[in-house]
Amino acid sequence: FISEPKTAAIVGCPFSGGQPRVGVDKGPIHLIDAGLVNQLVTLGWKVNFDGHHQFEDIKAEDDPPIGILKNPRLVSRVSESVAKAVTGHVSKGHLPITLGGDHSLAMGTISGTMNIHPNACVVWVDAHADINTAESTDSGIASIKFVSAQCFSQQPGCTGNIHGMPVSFLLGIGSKFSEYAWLKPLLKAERLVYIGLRDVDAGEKRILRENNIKAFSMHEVDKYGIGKVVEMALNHVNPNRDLPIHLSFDVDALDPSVAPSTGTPVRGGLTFREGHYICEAISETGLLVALDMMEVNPALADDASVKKTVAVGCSLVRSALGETLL
Ligand code: HAR
Ligand code: MN
Ligand code: MN
Ligand code: MN
Repeated sequence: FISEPKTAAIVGCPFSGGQPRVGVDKGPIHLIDAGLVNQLVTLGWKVNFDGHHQFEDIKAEDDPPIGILKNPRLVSRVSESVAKAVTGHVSKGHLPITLGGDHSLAMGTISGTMNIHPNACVVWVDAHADINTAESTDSGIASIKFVSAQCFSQQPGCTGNIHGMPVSFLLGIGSKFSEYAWLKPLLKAERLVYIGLRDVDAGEKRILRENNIKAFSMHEVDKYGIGKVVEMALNHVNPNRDLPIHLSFDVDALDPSVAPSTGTPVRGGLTFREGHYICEAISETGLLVALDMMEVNPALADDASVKKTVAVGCSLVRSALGETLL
């Protein structure tokens, strides 16, 4: 699906509106400053990068919540413009690498991929399922006062952050919002698979069950090993190994000891090698058409931790683009 000469297009997305913590908008800048473009050139790719995406600004007072959704118009317009960018790259046979930024951006990236490859499958690597709907995210909201600075995913009432919802929007489940009319439910539940889950809300567990969505949590990674898990994941979404693959990698899938600088770290995550193995195995299929590297937040944690997280983000991208150990 990728044309020769192999060309990657960096879609730098300095965006944080899908969640409450400042700093995740600086993730793409750090990944680029760490030398990602040259690293990919060294791997033999042509790399197009003409600066980070400039998003229109919608002032907070012009973007009050819709129901429970926070920053709903801003998130929608940003994702819509990301979708257009990704569609443009994919249509030329280029590989878009979207650097986040928060994971709400995946509404845009996956829509952008599926506009060109409607049969694409999605491998979502994350500690979280990001499949809340406007209904499921509101459990407990009536009883618990929301304090954004103290919003941790383990607390009920931490709700309405759209980075916890992109998958439900892509699947077309949950209530619809006119602001998101551009977003077509192109993704089918059977073309989606998760790896790395370990912090899934009760409402999300129900959604996964009811929609028969395949998910390999850290329990399955422990039980079968990452090699078998990736094989089973691909057997599910891509049985004949002939469909294009969109890999959406949330850096918090990795253990916090490996990737500490992220907004919602959850212990018990993928090791450094397990994360890279996923990228290497998907690269080996030759079917990768789009990649997201999300939720790197250089404002969280000390300098050494930031360096470590940015470096691992870069090396995961390299692995997905064909870097091998030998
Ligand atoms: N499940 C929680 C919510 O919906 C937290 C999920 C968001 N955290 C992420 N996404 N980093 O992967 O708010
Ligand atoms: Mn995520
Ligand atoms: Mn996550
Ligand atoms: Mn939650």
